Amino acid sequence: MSNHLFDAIRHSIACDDAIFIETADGQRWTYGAMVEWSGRIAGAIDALGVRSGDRVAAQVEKSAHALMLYLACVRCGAIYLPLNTAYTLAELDYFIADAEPRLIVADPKGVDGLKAMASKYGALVETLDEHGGGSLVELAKDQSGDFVDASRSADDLAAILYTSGTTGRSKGAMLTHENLLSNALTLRDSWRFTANDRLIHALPIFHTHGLFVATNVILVSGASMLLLPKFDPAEVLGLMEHATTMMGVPTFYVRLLQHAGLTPDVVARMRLFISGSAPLLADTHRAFQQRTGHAILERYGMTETNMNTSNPYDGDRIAGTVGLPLQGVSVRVTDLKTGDILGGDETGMIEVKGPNVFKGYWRMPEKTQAEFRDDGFFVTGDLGKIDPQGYVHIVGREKDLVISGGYNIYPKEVESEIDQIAGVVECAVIGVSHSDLGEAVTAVVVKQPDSGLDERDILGTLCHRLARYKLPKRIIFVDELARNTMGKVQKNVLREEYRDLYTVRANL
Ligand code: MCA
Ligand code: AMP
Repeated sequence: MSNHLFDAIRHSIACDDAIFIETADGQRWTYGAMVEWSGRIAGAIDALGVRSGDRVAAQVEKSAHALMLYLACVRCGAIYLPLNTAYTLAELDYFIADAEPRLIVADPKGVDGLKAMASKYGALVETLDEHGGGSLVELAKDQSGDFVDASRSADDLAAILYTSGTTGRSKGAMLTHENLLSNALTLRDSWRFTANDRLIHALPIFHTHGLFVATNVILVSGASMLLLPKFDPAEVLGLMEHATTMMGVPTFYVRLLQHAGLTPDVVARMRLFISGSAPLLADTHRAFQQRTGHAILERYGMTETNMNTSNPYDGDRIAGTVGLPLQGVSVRVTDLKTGDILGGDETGMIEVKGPNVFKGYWRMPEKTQAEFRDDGFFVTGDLGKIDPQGYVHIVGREKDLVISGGYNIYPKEVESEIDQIAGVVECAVIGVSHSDLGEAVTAVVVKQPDSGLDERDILGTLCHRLARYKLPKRIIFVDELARNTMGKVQKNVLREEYRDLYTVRANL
């Protein structure tokens, strides 16, 4: 039997004793242990009655065991559904109702609320904590390490990752074994990963960046990673002499630059720094190069497409661009109104096609159809151009989206929650430039004059409904919102008006 993704991972293992993961608390996981434990957990999942094609949702802290859970799902044919640990129960309810997982794996902390919710949807609940404890691991201990992988073809689903919708409900992006494998192999080759690499892994593992780009690339290279619970600049700097590469969001690099410990000596053993998930300012790129001698390699991707473009390993890594289309990926720019393909240097909609592009949105055929062209190109919602050298430049977004520290926040979702608060007349949520996070979620609110509402009241309500990273960093009260002649709120005017909000505060 063949399992498209895991067979390739097995094929990359040079020797069972090679190290796959080292954790901050001193655990060392060899590739042999990875195969044994992902097999044991696959056995446990199977024994719980999960069958090929069933969804397994996971809201667990970052740990080596959590990665074993992901691999266990790949091996037993389940579809892995990772969930941000910051999601509130109110947010989880939607994902569980929509994806209908057979099994939810959760941190033991706060599992009671989740169990009550899961029972509504007939899902089983098992636990896994950040130290590798919990009921799932107890079940796995009784299983054999020689799990026989389920047969999965290239086109079978390996994962569903939810990406928020610009106009309403979150959409589950269905990713196949081939989507994940093809992208991992392409990135390995583009970025020259080998078994000698050791990656500093400080990203969360519930999104594409930390789960697929970082982890799958390491797996198909037979390389190793230093798995950190979160990004801490001092800790990361201390590890650089033991590592060769790092992947991060721009905020990682901004924060490293603020640290006096970032010196050429400290990075001497590193061969590559990669950035993505949000725009890396050209200033940050230049400052990092001046300080360390390293040109950060910026790449561009999406949950729906994995990675699309990358600056070259050998050629020029041009600040402010996201580089060239990856091998096997086609990128084009089209006119926003007519859909016609535009020539070099003309700005329009970025569209992509390739083995990396997802299969569609879970149970949303109309939305899927709306975002694909007839010839198979996916419409990204990002605006950009391709320069005469073939480098892609992202110049904006057509979708109303805020990217804060690499997390995506859809204003519509935050606006809907604020609008429901008693005393609020209306609001607009925008992204405002922020030196640390790139953009900061900012709410402009019109309240009823006699409501007495203040910033704290609104945040106090929102924090029970929305993950904390989605909460506005500032709430501004105004008498009315700027509108155009059609009555539409002019977010561009608001963004302009408040563009110095965070800079001015920082200078006070
Ligand atoms: C944490 N907080 C944030 C963010 N992160 N607020 C806004 N934006 C954020 N990104 C809030 C917390 O809720 C908390 O609020 C307070 O800030 C401090 O939390 P803490 O955990 O200490 O934050 P941190 O450690 O400073 O985290 C910042 C971070 C982290 C390191 C930038 O957000 C991070 O690791 N981001 C990476 C995201 C990522 O992997 N994105 C990839 C998506 P309070 O005090 O109120 O509790 S995949 C993707 O985009 C595509 C496909 C791609 O191309 O990769
Ligand atoms: P996600 O919802 O996590 O899939 O976020 C994907 C979006 O992040 C893309 O559509 C882009 O808008 C943005 N993005 C990812 N990488 C970059 C980058 N290097 N530069 C600019 N934007 C990026």
